[in-house]
Amino acid sequence: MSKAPVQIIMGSRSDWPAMQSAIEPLQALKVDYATSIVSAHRTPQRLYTFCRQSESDGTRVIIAGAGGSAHLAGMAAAMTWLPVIAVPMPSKYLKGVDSLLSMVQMPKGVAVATQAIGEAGAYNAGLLACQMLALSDPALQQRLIDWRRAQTDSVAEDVQ
Ligand code: RP5
Repeated sequence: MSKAPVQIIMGSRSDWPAMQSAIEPLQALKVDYATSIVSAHRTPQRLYTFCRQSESDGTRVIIAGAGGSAHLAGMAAAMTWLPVIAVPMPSKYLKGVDSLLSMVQMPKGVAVATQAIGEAGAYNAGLLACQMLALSDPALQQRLIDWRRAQTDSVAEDVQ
């Protein structure tokens, strides 16, 4: 696993088309990130090792995308004190509602920040990670303020 303040993990390579939206705000705001495939069910030992390493290598935020039973974010949150942002992946049969309910219904005492299903959720996960890091990074905070102003300015009043 490469060192970076934002670690983006996902349960399968098939999650990447949706999860790649998470990197857009990170790139726009110049925040370093790393991506890897870590599955709660198929590679549990890799998840354990990832959580142990994350606590000692400078990781500040974990973004976890998974679909279906979607235990990845919750299990990561169970194994590390680092903040975990969950992104429910659209699933084949239940369209990601299964992923959403699984990720959002955490037991009291183990928190994850669950986003919307799919690309918008992945994008906002990247953005939220930037906002978390901006709490202790004044330069990033200013880039975030500028970025938000530009977004507001880009919304036209006219319909046509
Ligand atoms: C989950 O199962 C993954 O996160 C993915 O969303 C889903 C399907 O995975 P694949 O069968 O495509 O590898 O664990």
